[in-house]
Amino acid sequence: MVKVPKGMTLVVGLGVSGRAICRHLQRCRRPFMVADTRAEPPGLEAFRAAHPGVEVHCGPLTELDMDAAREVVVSPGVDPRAPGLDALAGRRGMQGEPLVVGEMALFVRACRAPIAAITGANAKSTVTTLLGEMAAEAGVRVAVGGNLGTPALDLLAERPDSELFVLELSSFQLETTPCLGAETAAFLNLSEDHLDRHGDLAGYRAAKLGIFRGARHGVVNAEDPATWPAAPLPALDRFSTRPPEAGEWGIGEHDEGLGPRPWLLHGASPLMPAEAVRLPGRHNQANALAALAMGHHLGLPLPAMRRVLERFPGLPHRGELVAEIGGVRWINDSKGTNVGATLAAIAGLGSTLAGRLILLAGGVGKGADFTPLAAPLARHGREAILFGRDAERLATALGDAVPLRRVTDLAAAMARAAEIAEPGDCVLLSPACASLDQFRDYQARGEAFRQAVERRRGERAS
Ligand code: UMA
Ligand code: ADP
Repeated sequence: MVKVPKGMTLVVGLGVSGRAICRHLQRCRRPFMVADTRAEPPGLEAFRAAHPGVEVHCGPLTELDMDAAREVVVSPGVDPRAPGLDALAGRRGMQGEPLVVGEMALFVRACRAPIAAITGANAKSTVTTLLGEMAAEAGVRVAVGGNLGTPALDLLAERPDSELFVLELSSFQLETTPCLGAETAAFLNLSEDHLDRHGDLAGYRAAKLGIFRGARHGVVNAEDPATWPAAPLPALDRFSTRPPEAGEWGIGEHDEGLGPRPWLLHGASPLMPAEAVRLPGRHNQANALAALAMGHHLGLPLPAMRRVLERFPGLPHRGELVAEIGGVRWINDSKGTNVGATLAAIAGLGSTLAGRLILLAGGVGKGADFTPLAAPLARHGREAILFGRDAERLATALGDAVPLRRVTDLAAAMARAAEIAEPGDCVLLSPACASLDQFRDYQARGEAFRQAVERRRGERAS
């Protein structure tokens, strides 16, 4: 047994968050040691060089006696119920908070500016980026990060004069945050993901609802009751893609003199034509409304928010048009790593298609139920081309809803798509799965897709 010395803080995990936690503790002059469950965590040597004298334990957490620790700060990828940590459940640490906390507990203690926090199964990064851009456009000194980009604790150090922190937060980060106390907090949507960690959808939802602890204002999806808080909040806004009820944010017909057209509305007040939102598809109009509702609460002026929605082209790997070749659109939605995201992509694109959709999907399914994909594919699909570890499970779930083809990998899937695509069709990489069986991450998968499309375009041009 390795004993954590009395009064020492233990940091668990040597990834991006773990290293940010260590830097923060160092700035606070709090003594700490580090543990990682892996025998050789990546970046160990560089960490030792940067933190001489800091003890690092690699291997099972059950080899540590944490009894005397002042606090145990876990990384998001570490389950607080894992062996070694499970025994600390119910124990109290600093300021009466649980002994085992995550990075955000430290952030909340140190942060002096308002927090706008965003969670959901999908669209977190898009809404976080939109709101951050809106605040910047309105002249607010804003720092944007969290689960996306810069870890929250690094933002505090790098941008100490920030007037607002806009943070994307995952279920992993929220379940170890005792009280976030956000000025405004949004829960965008819920569908199956990360069930391997949270057990079931109820567990995943319960973790995400943590975004509302101590919040002064909430934003929820009127069409998805799973996003609604369990206890009342001081103020609550609801968004949807249907005509809004009084006070809601929604989409309905409005006539500016050119005939009725769909507009984004706040109650009866027109905000902007839906087609003026540059991001494509209804699901992105819902994302725009969520960002508008948060921005409105924060006092951001509508013209600044509109300018951002009119120009923001979207983040890479999220429904990104890579090229149109011979009348066929090739779209990279590699960030579609769960069924909810792929459903939104198929529905959002399907309704705008002249031809049919060729879906490239597969990878690590994280135990998800793929059957909801069958109906929209029956409506819009020409073929589903499946690859990766869970191709067979996908095939079983899709049944005979759409013609199926199984191939070894993404390259083979793209070759097959090129063979069968007709002008007006769309080839959509939206795998509904994580990438880790065949790629480093979803970005690498999206880059492989992009490069192959660009090669194809080059060949056609020459
Ligand atoms: N790990 C171990 N043992 C350890 C520590 C980590 O096996 O002791 C493993 C984890 O199980 C995981 C990997 O190492 O497979 C990375 O885990 P981590 O907690 O060290 O991750 P970080 O590098 O700190 O990155 C985390 C987020 N990753 C996760 O939640 C898995 C990053 O989100 C986030 O950007 C970063 O903190 C900064 O806040 C990534 C992510 O995939 C993008 N998030 C999930 C998602 O968006 O769906 C939640
Ligand atoms: P997150 O950070 O939650 O993963 P992103 O903004 O990165 O969210 O988008 C992830 C995936 O979700 C992308 O594939 C994107 O096309 C899809 N998506 C975007 N908006 C929505 C929505 N409103 N509902 C469901 N899926 C969506």
